[in-house]
Amino acid sequence: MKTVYNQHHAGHAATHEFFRGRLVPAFEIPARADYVLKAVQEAALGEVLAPVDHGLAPLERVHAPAYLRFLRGAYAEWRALGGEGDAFPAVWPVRSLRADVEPQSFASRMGLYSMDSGTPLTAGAWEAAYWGAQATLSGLDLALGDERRAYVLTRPPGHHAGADFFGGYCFINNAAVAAEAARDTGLQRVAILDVDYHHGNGTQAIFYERADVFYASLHGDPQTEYPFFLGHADERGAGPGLGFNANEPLPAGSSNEAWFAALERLLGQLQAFAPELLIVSLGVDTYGGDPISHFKLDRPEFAALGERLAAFGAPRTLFLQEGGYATEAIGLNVVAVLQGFERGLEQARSR
Ligand code: SP5
Ligand code: ZN
Repeated sequence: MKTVYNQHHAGHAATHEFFRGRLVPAFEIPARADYVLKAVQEAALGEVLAPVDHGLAPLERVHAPAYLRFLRGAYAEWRALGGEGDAFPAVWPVRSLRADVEPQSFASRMGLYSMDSGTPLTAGAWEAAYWGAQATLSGLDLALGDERRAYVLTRPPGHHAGADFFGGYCFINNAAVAAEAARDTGLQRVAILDVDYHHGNGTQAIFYERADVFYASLHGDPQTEYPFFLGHADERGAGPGLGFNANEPLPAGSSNEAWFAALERLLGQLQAFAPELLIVSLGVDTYGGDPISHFKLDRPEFAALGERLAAFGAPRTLFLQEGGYATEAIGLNVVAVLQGFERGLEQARSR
């Protein structure tokens, strides 16, 4: 399997994030991608390619132009105000406040276009997120071509970012950009399977009323786990999209047996949907050693996940890197999934 590597990720280097009112060392750091690249190369998974620039248009198919404009210029605005280091939002337009008027002040627009204070807006955030989306589109080209599969090694992650907000370490929703671009090439049915520990609230919201992109996620129960305000089992889509969204929230601490049982329930629904492309939001923060998450997967389970996804038999599969914060382990965990997938493909071929 080929990898598209976003080499611009390193410019997005937060030192701290807010947690319980204090600044703690950031979890979503450049070393994450360094470890994955090393593991991909040591495992000889396949060629590692640089992204091809597809421009802004495919990002504008998913994100509000005003949001993208803000994001591109936000760090410069912050510096011009005398801001030093990373920028954080501090005020949000909740329920009875108006979100339909874009205020002038920088602080208010930071809040308008974000969902939490745990996502540092760094000097390199826009470049990293822009090239992450380009890497995603380049991976999609491979998956839609003769390769039929690809892995996009990128950060920041994407699945919490909504049409007009950042959060959960995410700025551009790569899975949504890929799904939309795939639809634009003429594919009729695209499935997104999100196996990150956290519910992908951004991806779900973007496709909630659509029947052409099925979003399925298994994740820590939002009653206790981030992103808290979306990801419940009763969210099944709306309007024409009713029945094309599926959530399997599991209590923190759930067993691997429970996790794989939930995976089977989702794959059953996706099988009936018969997607022409399967996009996997591949977070490996489901790992037992993850510092911010509470599932228990380990290397054998990651390999089994990869094999199971190969057996699923989608005509084309695109793996996108999302979370995973046990920095030194995430490379091996990701490679276990991808090698499991390759092994599964070979087994299917020899049958
Ligand atoms: C893409 C992704 O995985 N985003 C996750 C965002 C989680 N943000 C909340 C992090 C809370 C950190 N908790 C620290 C616990 C330290 N013991
Ligand atoms: Zn996550």
